[in-house]
Amino acid sequence: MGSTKSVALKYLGALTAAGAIAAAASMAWATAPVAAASQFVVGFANPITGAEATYGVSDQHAVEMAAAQINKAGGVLGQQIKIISCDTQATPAIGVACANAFVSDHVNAVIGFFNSSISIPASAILHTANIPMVTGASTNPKLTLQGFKNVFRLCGTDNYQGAVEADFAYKQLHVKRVVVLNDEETYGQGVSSFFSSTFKKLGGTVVAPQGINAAAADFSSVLTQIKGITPAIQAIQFGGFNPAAGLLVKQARALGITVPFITDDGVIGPLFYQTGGAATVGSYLSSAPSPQDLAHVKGASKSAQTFLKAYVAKYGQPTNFAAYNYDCLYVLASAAKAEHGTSARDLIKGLAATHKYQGVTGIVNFNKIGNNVTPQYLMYKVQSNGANKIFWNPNA
Ligand code: ABU
Repeated sequence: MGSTKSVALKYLGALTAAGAIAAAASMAWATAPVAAASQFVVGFANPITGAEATYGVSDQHAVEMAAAQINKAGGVLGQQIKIISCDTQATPAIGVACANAFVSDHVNAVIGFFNSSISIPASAILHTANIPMVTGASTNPKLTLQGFKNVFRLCGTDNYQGAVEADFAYKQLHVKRVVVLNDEETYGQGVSSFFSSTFKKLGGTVVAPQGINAAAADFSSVLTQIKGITPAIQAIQFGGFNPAAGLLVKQARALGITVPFITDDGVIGPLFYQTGGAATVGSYLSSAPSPQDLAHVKGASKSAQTFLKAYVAKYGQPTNFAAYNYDCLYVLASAAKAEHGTSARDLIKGLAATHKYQGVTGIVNFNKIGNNVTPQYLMYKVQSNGANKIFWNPNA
């Protein structure tokens, strides 16, 4: 299987943000280039520790599983894949240090990052170094609007995700007055603003949109303000991550706010229920299909079940981005094969030409700016046991 290199990059994740920057500057990543002629070296960067680790660990497992399978089948043009993992801790300064370290280590390509707030600045570094980058989780549209030919995105985008949420709220829940909150990060702000613009276009009213300090554990002040709004609001939309989402809905319910809570793919997963408990039950979350559901949506591959079976046997249940990250490595390998080479030029050319590639997540087609045109969003509802069940499929 693809081994995970445990040199400077691995311990980078354990440093504080300030320490990581200082280390990157002072050490200049004076490691010898890691790419041997027989290796196809892929930098993988996700949050492996911290609040978003459930996603990062699951994504890493999926990439390692893909590497093991590809290596077993002969590798990429005969080169064995080596995965270098870097823990971003969901912190932009550390993520940027990961990108700089990948450049120093002369990786062939990068899979990552998870957070849009990291992918965007990191992509500029990888663009300057001409290293191809494919993300399976960063959904903020800006990432692929920078004119960087080396940047590709296998997952969906928040303009679509926010619009699906707004459509759902207005047309399915029939709510007309919604409070929109975000965690003041790139991703949360983006998805909430796309929700708001679509909701308003549909005829709805967005009341008191505001950012909240996600690091705070107490949201009673904003929630008390929301409770006092007249006429009463009919739903809360939140763009952001856990634990803020779980705490928000828990504290809202404790204050007697019973309106639907609508949130997104930065929240879906076990931590929402773990943080918010019974208060999360009935919440609505937009997300690309989970690996468990991939086989049941339009255009998805039958191989989703094969992926799921293999993943569960080895690691347990995957989170929603795992299959996208799995496909990221396969698409990179396919690009190399199509161009008969593993140079940056070959990979970027091959990725840009990717057309009708049958991945586990569906048919992959990158458009002119590097977005995969395929991903779909569904609305999930949290069940009484904390599981997420498809509630509405706008593509059906
Ligand atoms: N798309 C889910 C959260 C990751 C991000 O885009 O920041």
